[in-house]
Amino acid sequence: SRAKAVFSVMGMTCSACAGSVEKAVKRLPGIHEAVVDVLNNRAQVLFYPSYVNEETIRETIEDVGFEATLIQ
Ligand code: 9UX
Repeated sequence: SRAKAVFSVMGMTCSACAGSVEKAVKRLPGIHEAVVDVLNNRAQVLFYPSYVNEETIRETIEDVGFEATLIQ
């Protein structure tokens, strides 16, 4: 079954930032959808917990260069 995670993502200043976060998260296995909202500093990810988890997604966002916190 599918799970949802919402992250606060700090440091994104343009839509290209959001695009790079979305692209990186979508490259992970087990991701159904990733939507990044630069105006609200949020990333919402739908994923399959058998393949990937919140911490791996969070670390992937950080690897792109932004500070990510799981908030929901
Ligand atoms: Mo361009 Mo957004 O370097 O941080 S991708 S401003």
